[in-house]
Amino acid sequence: MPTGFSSTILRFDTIDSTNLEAIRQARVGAPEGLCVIAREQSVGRGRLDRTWHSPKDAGLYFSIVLRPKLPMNLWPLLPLVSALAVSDALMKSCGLRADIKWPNDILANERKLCGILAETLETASGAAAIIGIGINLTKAAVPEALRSNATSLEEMMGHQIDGERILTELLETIAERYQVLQSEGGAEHTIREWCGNSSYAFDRVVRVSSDHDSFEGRTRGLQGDGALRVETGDGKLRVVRAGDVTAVRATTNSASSESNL
Ligand code: BT5
Repeated sequence: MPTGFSSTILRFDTIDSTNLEAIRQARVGAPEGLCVIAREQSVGRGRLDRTWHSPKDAGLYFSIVLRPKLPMNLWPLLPLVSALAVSDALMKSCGLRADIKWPNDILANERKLCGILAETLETASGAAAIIGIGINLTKAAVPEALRSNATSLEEMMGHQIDGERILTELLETIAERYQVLQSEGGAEHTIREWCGNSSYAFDRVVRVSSDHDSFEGRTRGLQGDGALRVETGDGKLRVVRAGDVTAVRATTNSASSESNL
């Protein structure tokens, strides 16, 4: 554990959102490392006010408070580090090799297995980041309407997986990756690792969509702050800092397989 990392875990049967609770805790001075876990969320949240489906005991619903000692321009690397930590934890606990879709979705067989919501806030004891992680454990975690685009560990592994096992690994892998990020050369290392663990880093044909824009192009790696570089058909390089990325073609064949969550 990094020095000063709290080992406190607050456990709830039901909560609105573990991220909201972590924000409340951070506001009243929670130290970094404090975790919030719930068996179900009534208002599980995704990015941009979207919903994260969080039925009871069907997923791991987890948030952690961080107080990074990093320049603000490197804070966008926190969700990338978190995605790497989830990927490490899935490999260690289940032997599952997952993919990372920019910026921080965890995919298995091109379907979403885990989502990450990173939020920042000012508190009396300084700026804090809340990293919320939702991992689908059982098939019940995935709503009917999302079955073609989302999956669970149960579906991937063919049997139920103990969420506590994943949690134990995750607490370690987050602490490790976070410590590396904050060490000398940590940002560059994190970018290299992310690129090495994501099929989306290079040469992937994607559609990028945001509120006011939508375009297609080929991925060309990451900027130093984690933004995605995408080369459009006219040879221009666009730098994407926010928005949704969807694969237009799978890397392994040329069949069109657009997928969106
Ligand atoms: C995310 O947003 O993927 C971030 C999800 C973070 C959830 C965790 S759970 C613990 C913590 N507490 C919270 O309240 N949140 C965090 P985004 O990229 O915007 O994706 C949201 C979209 O994913 C939704 O609009 C649905 O299309 C889809 N979705 C919803 N529930 C899902 C599920 N259980 N599995 C897969 N996809 C889901």
